[in-house]
Amino acid sequence: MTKPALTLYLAAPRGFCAGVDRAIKIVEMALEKWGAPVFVRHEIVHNKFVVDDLRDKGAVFVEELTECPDDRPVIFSAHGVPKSVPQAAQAREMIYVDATCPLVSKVHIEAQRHADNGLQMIMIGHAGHPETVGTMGQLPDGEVLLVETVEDVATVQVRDPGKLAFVTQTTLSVDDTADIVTALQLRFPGIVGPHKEDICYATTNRQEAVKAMAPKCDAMLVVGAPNSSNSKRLVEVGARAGCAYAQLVQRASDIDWRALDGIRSMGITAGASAPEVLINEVIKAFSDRYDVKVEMVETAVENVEFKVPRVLREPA
Ligand code: 0JX
Ligand code: SF4
Repeated sequence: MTKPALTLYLAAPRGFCAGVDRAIKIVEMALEKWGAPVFVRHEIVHNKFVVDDLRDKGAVFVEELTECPDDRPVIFSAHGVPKSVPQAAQAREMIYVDATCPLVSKVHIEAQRHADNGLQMIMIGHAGHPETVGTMGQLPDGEVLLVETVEDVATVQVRDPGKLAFVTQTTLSVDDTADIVTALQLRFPGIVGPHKEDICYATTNRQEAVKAMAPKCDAMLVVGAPNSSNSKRLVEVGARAGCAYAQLVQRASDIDWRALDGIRSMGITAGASAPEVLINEVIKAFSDRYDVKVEMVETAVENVEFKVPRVLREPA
């Protein structure tokens, strides 16, 4: 039986970012240095397959530091942690390695700097997301106000409208965040902040590639986990950029082939925490069913790399 023709657009960049690459390396190198078990507070990155693979190698994933013994190393996830977490590890004299992405740490430092300058902080982010919890936790409880939407900006209660600064989560929608920043600047003209927001290069680039790809595609899949903020944003960006069907899939077995009936063009991308092996699995599933012509939609080339912490570069 002849297979139907399908143009398969592949977004570039897609998949792993430098922060994810570094975080996974940190767990692997910690296992090499100290042996198993090494504890990891929260999923190192939001991907079940990455987590399962590291678990097989001897990592133990927990949600809270209180679940870790004093005498085994613990690693903090790429999303960052409140200041109280390393403080508690220090108090217990634990060995800990911080896998917080340097671009998230940069936001932590900014938040602290603004507070030191006497400014009240507003964080643009998603309530309960570990990165938002970590960034807000750089300052004492209740010091950072959270806004999630343009509507929140209208109701947020500040101490002094003339003494305000904002920071953002790194994995937000670039367009939604621009609207929220505009609303903040309209209500609080003196508010201090980054040039645009704190969304990182990887989030920005993956959304740009989707914007270029989506209008060409009858359908689009984002490889990523349901708890991955940056992956979920890619689905929204694809739908808004004009793709009639945009879905998140964890792997090939999640694909709803019936929903794709009759498509002639398909777009594929992946969140910053989705491993290439799963992207390839999805591409192969299409090649098995369709006569596929692959086309790249490349909007940026990335060459960012982050070093692992010195403790892991030093000999044991
Ligand atoms: O849910 P997020 O997009 O923040 O995290 P994920 O999917 O683990 O991506 C990599 C870590 C990103 C931190 O900024
Ligand atoms: Fe760092 Fe951005 Fe990757 Fe998050 S998505 S880990 S901020 S590079």
